[in-house]
Amino acid sequence: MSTRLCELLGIKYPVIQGGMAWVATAELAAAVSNGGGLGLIAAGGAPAEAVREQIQKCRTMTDKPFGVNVMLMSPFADEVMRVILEEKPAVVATGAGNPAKYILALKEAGIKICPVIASVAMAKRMEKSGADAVIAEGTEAGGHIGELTTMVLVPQVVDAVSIPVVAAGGFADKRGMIAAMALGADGIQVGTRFICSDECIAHENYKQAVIKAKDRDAVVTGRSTGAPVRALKNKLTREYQRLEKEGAPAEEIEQLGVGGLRRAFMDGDTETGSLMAGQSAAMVTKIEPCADIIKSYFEDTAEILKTIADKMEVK
Ligand code: TUI
Repeated sequence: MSTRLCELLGIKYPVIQGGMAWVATAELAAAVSNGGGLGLIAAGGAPAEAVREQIQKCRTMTDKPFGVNVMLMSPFADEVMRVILEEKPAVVATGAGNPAKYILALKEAGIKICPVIASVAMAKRMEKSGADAVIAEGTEAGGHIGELTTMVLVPQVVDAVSIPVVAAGGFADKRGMIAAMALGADGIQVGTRFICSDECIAHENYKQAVIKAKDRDAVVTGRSTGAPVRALKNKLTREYQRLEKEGAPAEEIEQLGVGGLRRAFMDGDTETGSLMAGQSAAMVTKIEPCADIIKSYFEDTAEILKTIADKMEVK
């Protein structure tokens, strides 16, 4: 399978790995790129020099294209972008904000730019600003999320822009991948399933929490403070929801989340850590190599396509 996204990014399979803070290290990015997808190092809230080290490390682990995901709410976003312009990874993806002010410089450096967007208006703005592709992320995704579901966001974005569209949020298997193609996407972004990969350095407890998750376990906190985040239900999310219900001051609520990602990913604290994950966590059943995960989205797809054709009586 090859789409214009594969051509644009120089990858074999139209799969971009999600830019998960703490989880998406050089190890994960290199493994995804070596498996034929596009691996991304997540800058998250890390200082610029730490991101430089990760880029340089990733280069020693793969000769395939890889990228960096820049979380625009980070206080280090400007410095991280400066380091990126020096190091020149093949691709930059952005999240949680508008990257317009960086786009020209990235293009001049020959770096492809793929912003994550959660609305049609933002997709149009990004195309106008010169983005090479957009990643349309639905509310099924983990971490910081928008309002719209993947199912309604993707086709509207496909209709609104002519650059490639990557569908994100909820894609845990090949059925989802085929559905994304039916919606007009040129590729998918996969986050949660890659947490449960051999190469992901997240704590084993965190991986097991994803595997144990059931359909309604990936809950949203922070709607009342304007920064909704999806994570697996635990003591932290319950406490968060209690404070939100009581109308506690935003600062008090936000204080709860401080260090939460680190506690989950590094310490394996599944009770007070922030176990960010998408709704598709319930569909992830095992830990396997990234290359096998990627292949699983594209193997034996003819069977599904035939079932669809039969149901629709397409000859
Ligand atoms: O960014 C993400 N997911 C993230 S970022 C993150 S770090 C964090 N930790 C705690 C609290 C908040 C963040 C964890 N997960 N996904 C991409 C994404 N981008 N989803 C939604 C958006 C988005 C939202 C608004 C993109 C653009 C946008 O534009 C607003 C504007 O500036 O007009």
